[in-house]
This record gives sequence, C-alpha cells and structure tokens, in this order.
Amino acid sequence: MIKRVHHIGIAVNNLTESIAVFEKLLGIKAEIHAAPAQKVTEACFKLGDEVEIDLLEPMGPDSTVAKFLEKRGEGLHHIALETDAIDAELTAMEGKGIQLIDKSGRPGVSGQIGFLHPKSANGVLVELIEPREKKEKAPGPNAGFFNKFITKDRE
Ligand code: CMX
Repeated sequence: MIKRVHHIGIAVNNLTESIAVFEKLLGIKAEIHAAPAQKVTEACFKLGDEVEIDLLEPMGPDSTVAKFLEKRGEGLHHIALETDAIDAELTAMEGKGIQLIDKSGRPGVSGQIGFLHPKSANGVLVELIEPREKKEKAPGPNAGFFNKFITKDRE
C-alpha cells in the first residue's frame, strides 16, 4: 500500500548554493548525505515528521542526475512514495501495467528504494521507498499538506 509522500527530489547544479536558497526558504538546516550508489550527494530538509525535500547534486558526469540536468536543467527530479513492502509493491505496480526501472528494492540513503519509469506516470519519475525507520507516530505540523494528493483507499 502507498502510505504517503516520503520526499521530493530536486536536481541542482551546485549543492552549496542551493542549500543556502532552501535554508532561507524553509527556515531549517539540511542534513547532507553522500549516496555513492545513486551517484549523488543529497541535502535533506525534514519538514516536521512528514515530508523531506532532498536536493540532489550529481557526483559525476555518469550520474543519471547529471544527464537530467544536461537535458532538462534544474528542477523537480522525482517524487518518492512510501510503502511498507517494496518488493510486493513493485510487483503489484508491474501487474497493473506500470513500467519499472527496478524490479526489486535496492539500498538507498533512508531505506530500500525502487523506481518506476516516468513514461508510466505522466512524465514524473516516481521512487518507491520502504524506509529503514518506520514512522507510526502522531502527525507533525505539516501533516496532510502533501498527503491530500494521495487517495486514501489506494492499494
Ligand atoms: N523525470 C522525468 N523524466 C525523466 C527523468 C526524470 N527524473 N529522467 C529522465 N527522464 C526522461 C528523459 O527526459 C527522456 O524523455 P524523452 O524520451 O521524452 O526525451 C526519458 O526519460 C529517457 O531519459 P534518458 O535521458 O534517455 O535517460 P535514460 O533512459 O538513460 O534514463 C531513467 C532515464 C529515468 C530510466 C534514469 O534516469 C533512471 O534510472 N532513474 C532512476 C535512478 C535515479 O534517478 N537516481 C537518482 C536519485 C537518487 C536518490 O534520490 O536516491
């Protein structure tokens, strides 16, 4: 089951410059993680307990994010949706005719991740994520802002 929007990924050319922009915009500090398996450095802004905004800077020219920046410039790169069973969710998506990039979950910064092809989601790259730390606590101050875009009875 898709539970909520986990994070929004934004591709940037210069992480240091973009961190300054988003710190001003959001009024919070970023946590910085290297994600060599995804070939990106990420700056994560945690909005309450609910949603993260992740800035992504490619580690080198062979990164998929570098290719994206070259072709389309800075901007929205992907939306990550949380599930509690990544492999089952990917299999279910494939069964519904959605084109997968990853057939099963692989390790990401915050948990197991798998991508759906943007061709199957109106041009938006969708990541599924099964977080390492599962959140069962009460909603934070931003609860409901992004989640209103998710249909509650989706499976
Ligand atoms: N959002 C929307 N469309 C995208 C896209 C994105 N992020 N990335 C590529 N595309 C589009 C391209 O514009 C292109 O469209 P057209 O055919 O209309 O020109 C099409 O997808 C194919 O793109 P491409 O440049 O030829 O690149 P590839 O086919 O080699 O790869 C994709 C595209 C999506 C399969 C690849 O980027 C991928 O596997 N992405 C998932 C992994 C990833 O992006 N990891 C970084 C995130 C790190 C993290 O947060 O952990």
